[in-house]
Amino acid sequence: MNGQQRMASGFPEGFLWGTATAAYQIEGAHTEDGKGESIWDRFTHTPGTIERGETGDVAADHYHRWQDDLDLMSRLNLNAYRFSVAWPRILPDGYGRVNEAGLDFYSRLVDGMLARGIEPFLTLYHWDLPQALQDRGGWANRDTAKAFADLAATAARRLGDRVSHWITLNEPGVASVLGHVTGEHAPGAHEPGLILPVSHHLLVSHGMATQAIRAESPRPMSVGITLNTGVVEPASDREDDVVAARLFEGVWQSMFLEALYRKAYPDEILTVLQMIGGSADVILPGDMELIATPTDFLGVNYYTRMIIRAGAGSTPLPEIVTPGGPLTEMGWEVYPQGLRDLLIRVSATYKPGVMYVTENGAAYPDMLNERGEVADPDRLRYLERHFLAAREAIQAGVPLKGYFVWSFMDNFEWAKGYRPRFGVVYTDFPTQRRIVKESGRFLAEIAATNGAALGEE
Ligand code: IFM
Repeated sequence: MNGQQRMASGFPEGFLWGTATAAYQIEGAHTEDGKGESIWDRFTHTPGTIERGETGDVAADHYHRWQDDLDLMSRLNLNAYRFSVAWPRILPDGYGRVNEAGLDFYSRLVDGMLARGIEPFLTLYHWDLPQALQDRGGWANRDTAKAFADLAATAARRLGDRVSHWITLNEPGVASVLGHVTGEHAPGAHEPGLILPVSHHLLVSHGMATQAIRAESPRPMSVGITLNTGVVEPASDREDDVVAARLFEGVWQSMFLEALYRKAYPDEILTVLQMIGGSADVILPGDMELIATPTDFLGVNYYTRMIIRAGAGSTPLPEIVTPGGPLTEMGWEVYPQGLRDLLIRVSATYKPGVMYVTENGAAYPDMLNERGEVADPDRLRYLERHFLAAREAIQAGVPLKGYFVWSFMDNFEWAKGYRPRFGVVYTDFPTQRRIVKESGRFLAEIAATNGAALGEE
């Protein structure tokens, strides 16, 4: 790439282009080398929880194929990779006893990235809580936050000499709501009263882990958190829809942003969470300062716009309306301008020093054709339009320093099993063969030119 391309691309020099994955969704090897049971191991083995009864027992077998996977990332010109560690692979009981074989795996993985010029972004929690901790109340129990600090310290001591970018939590809002209210995710609870204690303890755990990483790392680290963010709009200007959208947005994302950057939960959200059974007694003196421990960056995961209307019934939960526009296989609207608007709004409101798009991508029903190729023009166009939106945000002054496409390869999409394919690399699950999709070749070109290969909208 020449200097002119660097200037022309609209992305700053040194911009990171990567993909993102999560341990449970790709690793497999669910009982191997001393790994403990996670809530997702337990949940997927519970009949009726996952489409077609699928599990992450084998997933994309990345635990055994990681070297080939890193080689492929390198061939796609990617200079960063966001991955997560499986907590019970490192601490099988949740805290205390360390499984050295588990830590060794991540140590080799990190070395493999660095050897290929790929910057590791390590996520400590992408939802696979040790079952041993769930048995003691999971995130509703404050002790889980202390155990998480133990994981952070253990990982930082061993990997902090080589990993410079740490993400404490992935999408705490999803872990809270889908795991404890809708029951769609592990641990599968249906208790709205848990939103407050679970969300609060997740945030406390983030503060504790941030401090633990800094205390244990042998050199200065970049530490941040990844939030689920999207554009939330009311289905109509009727008062109940407007309130429903505001509450949804609050519980889904702004209570996290407000706590992290302004040391307080919005009053309205706190009141509603108490009305539905949460006790504010979980908020101890000093907690809000702990949660707001300064971080170095904010990661945003952006997929779609959510249109909300007031639900029916005596304790109505807000409902997501399916919009009419083009949808991905998840039923999510393709809404790229939302990424630009979100980046600009969050940057202006909370002023994080650095931002990353830590996930963005789309599921489509990909097919391997008779030539052994996967044409995925919809995903390619989805990515292109979102890259353009990110470029506009940068031009508007957003300190965006990197972009991670979800996902590197097709993997286990939680309650939906293996049907939704999010990868830019196709996983042929029966053989575990990887086939680069058309969108993967596109991403490789964007990464090689630092975005100069992008056209105009
Ligand atoms: O697969 C998930 C990921 O684990 C978290 N963010 C959204 C992705 C797509 O649903």
